[in-house]
Amino acid sequence: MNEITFKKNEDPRGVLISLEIFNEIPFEIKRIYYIYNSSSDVSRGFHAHKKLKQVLVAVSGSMTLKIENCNENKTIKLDSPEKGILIDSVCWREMYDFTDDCVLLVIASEKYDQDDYIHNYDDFRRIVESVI
Ligand code: T46
Repeated sequence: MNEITFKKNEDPRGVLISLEIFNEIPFEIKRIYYIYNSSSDVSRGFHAHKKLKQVLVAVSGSMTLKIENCNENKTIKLDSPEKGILIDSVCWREMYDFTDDCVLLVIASEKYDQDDYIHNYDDFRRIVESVI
């Protein structure tokens, strides 16, 4: 998991941040989606992906992201449109503590594919341990 700090184009009119393929986003972009209206008492995620890489940006509000892969276990608060979190393939993710105004933008390396999901935590651990 990498934190990416975006370059701000700031002037008296406000701030503009641009995300480009192979610059801020280190993969070919095949899909963009966003999550909003998640209340503070809901949790999302609870899966990993075999192939998919994603960059997550809280463009508004904040949420907490828990990430686990073969060598780290991290909990990070996404609370700024100026930073993104790169989640590599084979990372378990859990998301919670959404603020009412949270809009989570997700930039993805692949189109939506149900077969890419690893929903079972034990299966995820088995895959992680097989690549260590
Ligand atoms: C992830 C986090 C950040 C689609 O139809 N197309 C899509 O591109 C996606 C991502 C989902 N869906 C459908 C599948 C479900 O019926 O939307 C519904 C909610 O998806 P899901 O339960 O997977 O949402 P989250 O928030 O648990 O996880 C999603 C992504 O699946 C996941 O890859 O990293 O957002």
